[in-house]
Amino acid sequence: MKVGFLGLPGSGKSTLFNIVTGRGNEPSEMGRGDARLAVVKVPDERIPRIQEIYGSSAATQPEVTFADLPALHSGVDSRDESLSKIAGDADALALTLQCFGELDHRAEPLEPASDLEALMLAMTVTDLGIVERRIARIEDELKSARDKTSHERDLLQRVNEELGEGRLVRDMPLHDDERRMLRGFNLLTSKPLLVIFNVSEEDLRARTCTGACKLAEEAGMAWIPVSAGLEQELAELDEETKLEFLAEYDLEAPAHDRVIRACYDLLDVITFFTANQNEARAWTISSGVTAREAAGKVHSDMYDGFIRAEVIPFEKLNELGSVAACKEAGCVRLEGKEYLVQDGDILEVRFNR
Ligand SMILES: Nc1nc2c(ncn2[C@@H]2O[C@H](COP(=O)(O)OP(=O)(O)OP(=O)(O)O)[C@@H](O)[C@H]2O)c(=O)[nH]1
Ligand SMILES: [Mg+2]
Repeated sequence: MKVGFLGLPGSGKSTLFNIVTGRGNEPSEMGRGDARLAVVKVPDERIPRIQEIYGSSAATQPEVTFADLPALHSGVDSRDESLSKIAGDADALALTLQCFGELDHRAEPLEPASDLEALMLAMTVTDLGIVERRIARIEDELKSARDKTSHERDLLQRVNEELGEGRLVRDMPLHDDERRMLRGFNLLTSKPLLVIFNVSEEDLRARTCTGACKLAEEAGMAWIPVSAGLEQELAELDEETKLEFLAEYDLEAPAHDRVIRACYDLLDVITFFTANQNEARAWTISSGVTAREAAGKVHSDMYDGFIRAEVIPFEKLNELGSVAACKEAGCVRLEGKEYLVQDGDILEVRFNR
């Protein structure tokens, strides 16, 4: 799972990236041209218990990759493919908006709502360029073809119209096969979007950003306020002082936790497990994934040769204390490839090599 911080120059992307990935106060190098990546472990409290029951020698916690993307300059045109190149492979985008005081590096006055509009426009224009180029290529190919119909062209034309009307691909009613067809284009407006208001420490509830909040809500985007500056100070403190500091500012958790939780909610993430003597491992997937798709995440051979999965819910394993006891109690289910994996399932995949 990969989440990219996308925003205008100086909006606080690198500072947030440092906080969320535990880089502390690493210099943020303003104006970088390439993305910085870091992997964050998101400990799942069920893993130690599974490791104990299976006697696994190693444990692997789930991971999220964060990307500190290069600054987006407003005024992108549809021939410009750079935004798609830097952000296209992310599973979700965290749009970072500067809502803290005036800074020297910013010529215009602070206006988070128009910054959000600029980001949405740049994503839309980038997607329009991708779609239009593809339509032109298909029509070129169709000139010499006998059958002048193309499912893909018709779908892309619908996408083109939606984008032209200022709507996001994410909100289009699409069939599963249409969604699958579009997946390869990595359209930015098809991704789940989280808005992060980088607020000043005097405005931790983002009360001064009402215009941008309204815009985000109208577009169906989740948003959270974070004071990157304040959190940078917080990251330097020991655990006890950190708790006092959080209480003092009436914050339920540090930004590190709040951003990761918001990304999990955004992507509707669930966790399943695999376990044997060697390793107990947690895997994160979006909810609604089938047993076969989940198996494919572990290994492509398991997807290709999938026969069935033995499933034990974590709650049962935890309660009964061993796989043998679960079998005896009839709590080990055999499920086929269309089974929708549930949070906490421990899967043992049977497959043909
Ligand atoms: N006061 C205050 N300053 C902040 C906050 N967040 C970031 N800054 C400062 O704003 C400047 C820009 O922050 P960065 O995190 O580098 O912003 P960026 O979006 O990565 O910038 P580019 O990569 O150049 O686009 C730095 O000097 C930060 O220290 C904040 O919440 N409060
Ligand atoms: Mg930066």
